[in-house]
Amino acid sequence: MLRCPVSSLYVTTPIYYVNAKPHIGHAYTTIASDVYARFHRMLGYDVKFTTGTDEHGKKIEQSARNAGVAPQEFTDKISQLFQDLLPILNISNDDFIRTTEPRHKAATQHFWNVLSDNGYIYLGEYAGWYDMRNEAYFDEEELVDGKSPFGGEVQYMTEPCYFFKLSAFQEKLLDFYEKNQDFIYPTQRKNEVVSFVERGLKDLAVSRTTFDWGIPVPKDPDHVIYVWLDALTNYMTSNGYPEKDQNNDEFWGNVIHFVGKEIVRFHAIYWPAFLMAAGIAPPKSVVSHGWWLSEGEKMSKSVGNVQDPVKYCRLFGSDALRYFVLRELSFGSDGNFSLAGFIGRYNSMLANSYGNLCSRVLSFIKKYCDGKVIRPGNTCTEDADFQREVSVALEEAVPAIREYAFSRYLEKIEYAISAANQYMDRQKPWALRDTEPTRTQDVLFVLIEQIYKITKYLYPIVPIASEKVLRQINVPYELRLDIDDGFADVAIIGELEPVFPKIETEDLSRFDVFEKD
Ligand code: ME8
Repeated sequence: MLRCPVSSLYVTTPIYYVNAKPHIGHAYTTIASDVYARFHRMLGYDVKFTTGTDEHGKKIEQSARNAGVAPQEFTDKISQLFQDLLPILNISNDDFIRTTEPRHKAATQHFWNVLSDNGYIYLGEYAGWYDMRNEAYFDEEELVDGKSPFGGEVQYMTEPCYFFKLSAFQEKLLDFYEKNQDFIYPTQRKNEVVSFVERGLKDLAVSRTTFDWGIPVPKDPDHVIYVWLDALTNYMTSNGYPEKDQNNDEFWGNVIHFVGKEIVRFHAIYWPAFLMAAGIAPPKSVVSHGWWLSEGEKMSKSVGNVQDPVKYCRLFGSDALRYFVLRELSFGSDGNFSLAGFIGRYNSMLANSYGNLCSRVLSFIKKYCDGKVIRPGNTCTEDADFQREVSVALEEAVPAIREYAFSRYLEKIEYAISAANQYMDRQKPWALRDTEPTRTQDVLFVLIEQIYKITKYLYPIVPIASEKVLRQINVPYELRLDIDDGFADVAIIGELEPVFPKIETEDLSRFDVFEKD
């Protein structure tokens, strides 16, 4: 029994900057979060899943100016591209939050007032090297070859500024990390965060006066709120803050932030410190993944190798993209996105292994068993061995996904699929059908029952294909999404539909997958 008694889970993606259209990196975090959310819904969790766009800050103000339009018009347009991507990727989010929405402005200003009333915000003056691209100040000694540690160009600036007393949270954060060993995933990132905090924390500049495109500081509108304080608050806005008390909220009690490795520091240091200062519980976990390179290089418009998720979905379907990104990259590590790698994995696993298994079993039943097989009274040792092999693989898959090891999860399922193909090859129903019709139908029932189980486990990753297979084997809709449900005693095959047709690869160059505009 895998299903839990109802328990709540809140899954978030980062909210993405709207200075350029979404690429495969953004799609990746959103897909991983979606799979985690879908899997937990199947386990019976009450899941809330949000994503959105981060729309304020100097960088975006400047991108709008470069494009010759007002910031709101600019952000409306790019935010829409991120929203349009969600159905294309088949994402099951419950909310899409934009930081330019009135509900978010109200939440952020409320949060600011709480931090200020609690004595954690004071007015001072900031002087330092400002990295405009990453909207962060640095001291002279933090610069690397005259650039910010993020690699951005810097300029020396001074401005009156509100500060957040981050320095007051060093011990509290270290104590929190110690008591909440699961707070930062993976361990390597946790170690980096802990040693960063151990070196000491300086107060953080949380307002800006050098541009207007942001949420005004309450009672001092010459200042806008620092874009990261604004952006991080989205996770509470979407959860009904401030009307809803986050400390007494079942979703807030179990919130998991999925992020890329470069923004762990903001989520694992600033964010829990802001929340502690406001008397709100920090999130349960910050789960970070590695970076995609494209055809071996960092993705960049000038190189022309920005991988466009929309093109992959149009050419090969969202299931194929969802499968590839989660299978190819071991979560937490960096990986390489290449068309050849994509097609290789698609053909070997989705088409030749899973697609072929479904098609040969289903069409055999349709053709030679009148489209119907019945649960056998007895099974033999070989059947039991095969059934056990699949069960063990699927059982081992569950902890993998709970540890965010999506690739390992898929490896386990692939093992089960290959066990099914091997069982069919060993049993050879095509050779038995004339001489041993009962044994033939028993073998096919054993196979179809295991296909049913495997398909359910595949569902969070490839929902469209899984639905198609479950529809063909007549599983009622309401039973499709419950991981524990057993299979019927009679399997009736409906209309056959192809699942994952093979991609012919003679000429890879005809696939124009790069983003161009
Ligand atoms: O950082 N590989 O937004 P952002 C893998 N607005 N993932 C990638 C990636 C790549 N090459 N490129 C981007 C921001 N990502 C802030 C977040 S949250 C309160 C504010 C993914 O548009 C990854 O999840 O720069 C990364 O963390 C995120 O996009 C950064 O998106």
